[in-house]
Formats: sequence, C-alpha cells, structure tokens
Amino acid sequence: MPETIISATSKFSASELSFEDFKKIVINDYRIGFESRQASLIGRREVLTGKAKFGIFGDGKEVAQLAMAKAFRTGDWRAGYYRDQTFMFATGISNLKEFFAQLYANPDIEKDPASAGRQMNCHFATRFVNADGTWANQAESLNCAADISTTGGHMPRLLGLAYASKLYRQNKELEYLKQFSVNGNEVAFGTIGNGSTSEGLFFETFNAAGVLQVPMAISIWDDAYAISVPASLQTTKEDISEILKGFQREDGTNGYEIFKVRGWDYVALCETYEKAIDVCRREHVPVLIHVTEMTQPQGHSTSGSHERYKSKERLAWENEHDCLVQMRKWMIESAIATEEEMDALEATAKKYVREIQREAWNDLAGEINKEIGAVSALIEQVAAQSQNGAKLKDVVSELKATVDPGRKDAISAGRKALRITVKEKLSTRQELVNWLNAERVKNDERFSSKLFTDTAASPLNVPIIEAVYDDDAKMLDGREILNACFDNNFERDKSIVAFGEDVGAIGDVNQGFAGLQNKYSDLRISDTGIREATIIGQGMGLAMRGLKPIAEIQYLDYLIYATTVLSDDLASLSYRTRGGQKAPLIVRTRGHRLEGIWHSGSPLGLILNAMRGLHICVPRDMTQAAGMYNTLLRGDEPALVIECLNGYRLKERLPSNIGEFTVPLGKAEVLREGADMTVVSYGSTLRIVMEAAEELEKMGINIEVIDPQTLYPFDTENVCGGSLKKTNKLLVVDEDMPGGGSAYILQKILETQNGYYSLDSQPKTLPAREHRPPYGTDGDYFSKPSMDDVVELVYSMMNEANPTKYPDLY
Ligand SMILES: Cc1ncc(C[n+]2csc(CCOP(=O)(O)OP(=O)(O)O)c2C)c(N)n1
Ligand SMILES: [Mg+2]
Repeated sequence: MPETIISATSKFSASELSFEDFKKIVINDYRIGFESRQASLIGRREVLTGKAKFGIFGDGKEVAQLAMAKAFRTGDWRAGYYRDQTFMFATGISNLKEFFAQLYANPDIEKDPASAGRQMNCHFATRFVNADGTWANQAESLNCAADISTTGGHMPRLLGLAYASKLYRQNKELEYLKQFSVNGNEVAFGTIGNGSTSEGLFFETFNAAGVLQVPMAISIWDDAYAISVPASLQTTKEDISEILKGFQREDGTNGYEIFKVRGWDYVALCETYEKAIDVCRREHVPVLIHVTEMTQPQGHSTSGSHERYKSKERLAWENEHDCLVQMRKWMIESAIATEEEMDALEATAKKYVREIQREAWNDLAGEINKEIGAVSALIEQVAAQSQNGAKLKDVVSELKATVDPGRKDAISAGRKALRITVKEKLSTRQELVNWLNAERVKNDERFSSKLFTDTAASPLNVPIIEAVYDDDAKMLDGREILNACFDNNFERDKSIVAFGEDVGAIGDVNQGFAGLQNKYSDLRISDTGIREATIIGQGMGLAMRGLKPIAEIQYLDYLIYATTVLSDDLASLSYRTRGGQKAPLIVRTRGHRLEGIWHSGSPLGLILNAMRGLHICVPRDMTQAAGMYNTLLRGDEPALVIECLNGYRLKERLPSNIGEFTVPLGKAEVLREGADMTVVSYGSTLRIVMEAAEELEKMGINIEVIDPQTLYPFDTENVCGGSLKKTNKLLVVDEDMPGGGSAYILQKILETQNGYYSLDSQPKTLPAREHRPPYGTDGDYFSKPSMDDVVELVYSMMNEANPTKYPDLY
C-alpha cells in the first residue's frame, strides 16, 4: 500500500485509515496548532518589547481551524478575520515566516506576500494578480481574499465570492473561464467573531445568501467576548445560532444548514466540518458553523489585558477549556501519543518557531542596517567637510544608538543632516541628497504604490475609439442609448453581469436594462433585495473571481448605505495587497438634481474622500456614460459611474458604434470656448452652465465651459489649467455642499495644475447650499445652483474686475 501522505488537510475516516496513519494525522495537526500557539505567544512578546507595533492573534481558536482546513479544497475561497493563522498554516496559504514578516511590517512582497508590510499582523491574502496584470489560475489555488480590520466588513464580499460559484455552475456560457472555477464546485469560507455578528453587514449578508442559495460556509468563532463586552450585551439570548434558527432550511424551503460545535472538541469539529462543507459544496446551500466555547489565552490583543474584565471563574474555565489543552488530553487518553512524546513535540516546536521568528526579524533588520550604514557613511563624509562636523557626528551617533531602528530613522537622520548644512556648498552634501532622492523613489514604491492595480490592463490604457454617427443617426431617449450600449456589451462579453434593485425584471427604474433579462437570462441580469452594502459585496466577490459585474445602486443617495464596503474594502484592495488582488467592479448609479432630500444628492466630496482607489466618472449625458462603460468594461480597475438622474428622457444621437466607442478617463472636454472666464462643472449642472453661457453672451461675456468628465483621474492633460492661462478667471460649479467636490477641483487646478499663477482675481466656487435640497421645484431652485445664480456670479466676478464695463447688477 502506498504510504499515506500526511498533511493538515488530510481528511480522515476511521474506516479508511490504519490507526498508525490516523495517529500521524492527528499528531501533525497538533503540531501545527501548537506552533501556531507559539507564534501567538512570541508575537505578543515582540510587541510588548517594541519590535512590532500591535498584535492580534489566533490563540484559543486553533483546533477548529485545523478542522476547517481539512474541508478546504483547491479552488475554494476564504474571507475572514484576524484569528485565522492556524487555518493559514494548516492549508499552507501562509506560514510562520510570513506571519512574522507581517508582524514586523516587512514591505518586501516576497517576505509578506499578503500585504507587503501594509497591514497589521494576521491579515491574510493570496496574490492572484500577476505582475503583468493577468489573473493567476484560481481554480488550481487555495484562495484567500485580502482581510480588512473592520469587523464584519468582509461579509458582503464573501457573498460575492460564493455567488460566483453559483454563476459558474449554472451558466454554461462561462465554461471557457477555466482558470476561475471547476464547474462552480468551490466553497467560499467565511469566518467572523461572535461579537462582530452584531454588525448589520453580517445580518444583511446572512439573509442575502439564504435568498441566493450560494455555497457559503460561515464559521463563527465564539469566545463569548468582543474585547471587553460580553455576549449578554452583544447577542439576543447570548447565542447567535439559536437566534438564527429561523434560517434553517426545511422541506420545500430555501435556507441554511446550521451546525453548532464546541471549539475544543477536535473529533466533533472534524466531523462537523466534513458534513457541513459536503452539503454546502454539493447542494449549494449556505451553512453556518457556530463554534462555541472558544477562549482567548492572551486576551483580545496587545492593547490590553483580559484580566480587567473577565472574572476569575471565567479565566479558570478558559484555562481548562483551552482547545490545545483539551486536544492534548484527548490524544493521550486515546493512546495517540504519550505524555513524553507530546512534551518532546512541544519542545521541538517551541525552538522551531523561535528560530523562524529570529530569521524573519533578521531579514528586515539586515536591510535596514544596510541603509543605516549607507546614510551614516554619507553623513560622516559631509561631517569631514562641514563647519558643523560635530553636530553631524551627533546625528550619526544617535542613529547608531537607536534600538530596533526602522527605515524612518535612517531617512530622518539624512534629512536632519541636510538641514544642519543648508548654508554650505559641499560636494559630499550633494551625494547625500542623491542618496535621499533615490531612497524616496524606493520608499514611495514600498509605501505608496498600487492605489490602483496599474498594469497594462488598466482602463487608462484602453484604446480611444471616437463615437461615429451615421448621417441618419437616430435620436433616442438617454435611457435607450444606455440600453443599446449594455446590449452590445452583454453580447460581446459573456462574463458581464448586472444586478441591483429592480434591475432584472423591469430593467432598472429608468429602463437602461429593459428587455435584457429576457434576452440574456436572469443569471446575467438580476434583481436583488434592498441591500446596498451586499450589492457592492456581491459585485466585489464576482469581480475578484474573473467576472465583470455592473452592480447598481438605485440612487446616488443610497450609496451611503454601501460606503463601508466601497471605502474599506473595494477602494483599498489593490493598495492593501500592493497590487496582489483586484476587483474590477463597475458601480452604476444615478444622481444629482431631481426632487427631494433623498433623491437629489450629489455628495462628491464624500465620495472622492472615501473612495480613492476607484475611478469616479460623472458623465454629463448618457452617450458619455456609455463611452465610459465601454472603457471600464475593457479595463480591470474598479469605478463608480454616476448618471444624471434628469437625463434619461432627453434625446441624444445614437452612435453607430455604441458598444465600441470609448471615453478615456481623465480627459476633460471644452464644451464651449470663451476668453473671459473658465467655468468648470460636471454632471447635471453642466446643462445649467451651458444655458448661463448663452445668457452671459447676451451681456457681452464669453465663458469657456469645461467638463472634466471624470473627477478621478482629474483632467490629466491640464485642460483647465491651460484654459486659465487665457481667461485668468476661474469658477467651479457643482451641486455638492460648499467645500465638497468643488474644493477638490480647486485644489487640482490651483495646486496640481499650477493654475494659481494664471489668476488675476479670486477663484470662486458655486456649490449647493449646506442643507439638502427641499422637495419640489422651488426647493431645487433655492438650494442648488440655478442658471440665474451662475449668470450672476460670473457677472459679479467680471464686475469686480471692470466695474465700468460691467456695472453693478443690484
Ligand atoms: C467596524 C469595527 N468596529 C470596531 C472595531 C474594533 N474592534 C476590533 S476587534 C473588536 C472585537 C471583535 O470581537 P469578536 O467579533 O467577538 O472577535 P474576537 O476578537 O473576540 O475574536 C472590536 C470591537 C473594528 N475593528 N471594526
Ligand atoms: Mg469574540
């Protein structure tokens, strides 16, 4: 008989294995669990002695994760939180060396492939974007979506990861995408702490997965606490699976299979995971595994001790029910190993983890020491020539005396030396400047690169194709222009899907998708519940798994319900993995002026500040929107497209290449030329500005109107700054609050584009009022910029410059 290969992921079933093989598997599992515990213990010490900044660990949760790892298969996904190190070690997704590299914030991708030192420890991720932007083969990998620190924030994305399996299984047209799925048999594993199930995102995701019936397996690691807050203050009945019982599927209903198992019972855990994941994988039924009686041997994290809030009785109970203590006891009682063998195993493991920890520390310290050596030598060279030699030598001595120095110390010493010698002209000083400049480039790459995936597949590299119009081009409603665009793209690319509230059967509230569900099936165009956060999560998970989703948020005002997912998860994905992961999700919504407090929002300041990492597109009409969709659907970075709510019934000419022409991102357009003032606006206010331009012309004033088209990227060819050189006057008009989108635009033009130097009068903004707009036409007129407002403000700026030519209006 061939020798059984023993790995943590080896399944076992007593009937198929000899006792010897069974023993080997269990002992190997214990070893992994014990090494993981050592990593937690040492990790905490490293923080307390100052080598690392903060630590949060998976101690007390080891055994359940060994069981979960056994059920995890090639092609599967995990989206979880900061307690899962044992699962990572057991599956081989991560290892001890990477664990410590991340704890020490090593920015080398080779050392910390999950985040290149950008994330706190225990934030895991696999790399599935190759350096050239192409996808790695996910069907042949164990996949882990990049963790985030916000508890519960990963749940919406988990829904999408699971939903992808459903689409890959049910939509035969996707069979060509072999590198993303093995016939949809992948399970998306989620983990979450008991306390974090109080989050709305948890409940929203839970319900949505029950409706969609997707292969999602949520494990709740229940240690009865969320930092200091006990279960009694977190969860009704103090029992999450108890209160979720209504989700249990019954004959003839959809729903969940729900399991409850104790976190220190190795055998029960292994059996439970095998059973639960089997039904999840085969039947595409979501499952919940509530793992109770877990502990926190070292408390929640390095920021405080649990003795402050746990009773003596609770602490004693935790000591006794420590999962590794219980597993060890069971192993000895079951004759799997003797006490002596266990002691020996533990001693070896302790030594081994310590060695790995030292190696990881030395890896980073070695690099930093080289830099300290280099800068010290350079400063000493300067000292030899300088009148301030003594001061410079002090800088070097201080640097060399720093305990556990970082790169910051080396760079800061160099910068200090430059300040000390600012009045001296020394050749050696220039060498120091050169070194600092070279290091700045490297440190920018280490710490500030990859806000976007930024590869050849970026939408910024999509070829520009102009819109073409036949002589007899049809005039259509804006909504029909979009409909034709979507139809063409759905025909061209089978991986595109769209979903949202009312998107499926009626083709969205403004009919952009009208008729397309019938044509392309409800696997591609579908309705969702009212659940904005998980609409985005659904899209994000699909996008990570190779599909091209358009996730629709019905109105821009409701985007705020999804802001956590957009900001924390989607916008940070490329950055937090240093380009190792991407989610080219297109978020479609409609906004700006219509009627009423929650149907006329234009919170661009909020969006621009919260969502760096998304392209922000603000098309003025549906043709421009179509061109942007054509661009984005051919690129691989996430974006938000805000259509003008009041534009769906306005007539536009249909380009003959409606599915092909592209609107490049970052390309501003001059809509009207004029020499007197540059007026920059976007979205719905552009129409008002264009009307105002006509009025102003009658008054002898010619404004130049510029549409940046996208706010991120913003006018990459400096069209606005160029226009200012001619007009020397600037007005920015939008519908956001004062200091919102318009302030962003001012900063771009005045600072980034150097527009300041072209001004001959104070630049102005004309935003909406500080409150939200009241309902009704009058509410709109008195709270959003109107044509009259634009005319008067432009006129007053001209009046200020030349009161003789432009006498006071009032
Ligand atoms: C959205 C959000 N709120 C608060 C926090 C701060 N925080 C970090 S961990 C934690 C407790 C989480 O408890 P639980 O979900 O039970 O997980 P455990 O740490 O007990 O495993 C809190 C409140 C956070 N990270 N994110
Ligand atoms: Mg907890």
